[in-house]
Amino acid sequence: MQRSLTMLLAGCLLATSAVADNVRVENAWVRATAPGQKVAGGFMDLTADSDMTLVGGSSQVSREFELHFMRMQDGVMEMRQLQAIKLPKGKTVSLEPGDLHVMFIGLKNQIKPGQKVPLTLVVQSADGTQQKLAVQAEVRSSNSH
Ligand SMILES: [Cu+2]
Repeated sequence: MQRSLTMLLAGCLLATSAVADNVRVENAWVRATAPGQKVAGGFMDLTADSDMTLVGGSSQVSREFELHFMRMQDGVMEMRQLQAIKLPKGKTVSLEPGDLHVMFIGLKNQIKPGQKVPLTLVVQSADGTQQKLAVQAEVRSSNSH
């Protein structure tokens, strides 16, 4: 409770008076890559304080940044690009392995444990207003995919 209040206050300070909607980003992480690997998945928990939509983003570590969805379809893992991810008011939407995630495509360098990956998310309010969220994702090594 104490923590969410602090987050809320921080959000208010960062936002200009014209922007009332906020998205809390927690547990952001990026999977460490093997040498030569050109893509990496990113994961995080997003909680919006009003109905909003994640519409895209970017990162300096890769040429492209996409929103993806993964699921088992007839025994085959299927990955699809999404144009947007809905962030319903007050509901935490988890981007996690094997489900929704962001994807860094065309990595410029290997992503190693201990590094931080800066990324920018673009979120849209119900009235169409867009804002950018700066996120620092920690790098974790994980063998499970
Ligand atoms: Cu993907």
